[in-house]
Amino acid sequence: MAKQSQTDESRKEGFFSRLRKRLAGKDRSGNGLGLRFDWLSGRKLDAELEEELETRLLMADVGIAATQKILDSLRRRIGRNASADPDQVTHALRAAMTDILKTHSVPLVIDDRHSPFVILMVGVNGSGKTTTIGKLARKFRQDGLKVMLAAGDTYRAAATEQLQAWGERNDVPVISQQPGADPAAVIYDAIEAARARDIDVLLADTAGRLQNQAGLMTELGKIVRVIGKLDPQAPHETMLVLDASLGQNAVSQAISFHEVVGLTGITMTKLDSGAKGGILLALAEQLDVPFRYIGIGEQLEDMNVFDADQYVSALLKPPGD
Ligand SMILES: Nc1nc2c(ncn2[C@@H]2O[C@H](COP(=O)(O)OP(=O)(O)O)[C@@H](O)[C@H]2O)c(=O)[nH]1
Ligand SMILES: [Mg+2]
Repeated sequence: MAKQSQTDESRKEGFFSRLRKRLAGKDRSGNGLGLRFDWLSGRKLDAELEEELETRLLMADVGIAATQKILDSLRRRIGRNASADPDQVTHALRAAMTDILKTHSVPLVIDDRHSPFVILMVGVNGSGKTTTIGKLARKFRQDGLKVMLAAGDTYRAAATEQLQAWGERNDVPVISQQPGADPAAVIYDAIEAARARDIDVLLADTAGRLQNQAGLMTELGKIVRVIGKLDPQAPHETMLVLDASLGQNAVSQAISFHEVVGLTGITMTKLDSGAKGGILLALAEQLDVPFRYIGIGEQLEDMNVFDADQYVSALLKPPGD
């Protein structure tokens, strides 16, 4: 047991140090991209520094509300015009950011009173839903759970094939129908099949939806209603998969999806591909939905449970520190 948790710890360390490197990648070595605060050295927390800090936070996708909150907290902790040493400022920044993220750091727990525990994956096209399902299928299997996938993206023929490939790789069954089938029916059938086979977790894929496509959003509402007939508490998790590299657009997407389906969790993908990690702070200020996982690449090991402390460290520490 001790050995296992040690392995988990070092795996987690490795993940967050890779996150740090990818957030501050080669192409964004300086100005305001990837939150690096080594330029604070020996400066006073005066109006000029505040303004500079504000610009950097906004450029890093932190958003106006969270940026104001961070600056307020900094003034409170350090005092305006006080000569702050850089360690003190970094420390105060870390505390302010962690405060914002902490309440959103709630890992997904598969409650075994539900069988299957149904996870409905939603999000716009290309956000990483199907890839995240593949990664989660593998993770849950490693945790000793019986997993099944439902091919609820019936719009694109390739989508079912993509899910089937993940199913084969992880040796988990995939329930699908012909292209064009009613996604609510596919997921309904999958829940019945999962019950018959004593499955612990059912991961249901859906087609990519733009939040301004009213019809598609209504359909998502229908999926939730239909599966609610089999189990009024299902879906037990409605997880939005968000592409972090979209910047502030990610926030408006999240708000729209939340209005339609009532999100219970968010997974942020693509923190490796040009994303400025501040977007999680912006989201945390706008939406009371926990962050479950974060993704930093296409490989299975490129996903980890969100952890506020580790995340803030990755934002604040320059790579190699
Ligand atoms: N760089 C990077 N690519 C990702 C990540 N997650 C998914 N992708 C890629 O994004 C593309 C779209 O993913 P997909 O799962 O098909 O999105 P879906 O349309 O929401 O199902 C694929 O090429 C994935 O490999 C990530 O965390 N980082
Ligand atoms: Mg997909």
